[in-house]
Amino acid sequence: MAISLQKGQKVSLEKVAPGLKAAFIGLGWDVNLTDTGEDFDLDASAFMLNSSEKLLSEEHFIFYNNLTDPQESVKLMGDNRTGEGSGDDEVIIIELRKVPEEVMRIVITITIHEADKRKQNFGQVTNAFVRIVDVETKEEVLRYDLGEDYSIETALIMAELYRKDGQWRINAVGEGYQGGLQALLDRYQ
Ligand SMILES: [Ca+2]
Ligand SMILES: [Ca+2]
Repeated sequence: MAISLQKGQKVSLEKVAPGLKAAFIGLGWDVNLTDTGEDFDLDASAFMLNSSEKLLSEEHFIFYNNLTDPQESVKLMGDNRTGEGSGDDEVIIIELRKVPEEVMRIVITITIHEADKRKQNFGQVTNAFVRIVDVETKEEVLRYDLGEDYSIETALIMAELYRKDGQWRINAVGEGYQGGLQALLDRYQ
């Protein structure tokens, strides 16, 4: 049975999934019916950060125009444009043992494509979640369902994987920001 995380909760992946080699990170959301008249496209991204919480290089910013890093340790598996359906809408796969040693933290985010132009925000998004599945056993090991306390934000940090004492841990962050993907990029560059 998967462990359900609360906002801000941190757990060791080694404890909940001993021997985990590859993590399938499923991200899902649904869009409230709105009459913005535009498509509503959310995008998952991953930022691979060094010990100063900056991107190791621009090639370690994984998004729809850069689907993997040079070591192919973090991979974004395609771009969903609508969020329709209840399962995973976008997926990131992390091969934990391939992640370069300098990468201390991997930040998993969801942002709204062209949010300002389309006048969209996370107040129009429901049922957002992030879950981790062990690629080998196909078992769901963790899940974090976000509450609906977001309104004007256009970027969400869903979770962070980070190294501590030689182990990977996860933090269910659940923090919203304005400024979309660019604001996150400015923060980590
Ligand atoms: Ca998308
Ligand atoms: Ca969905």
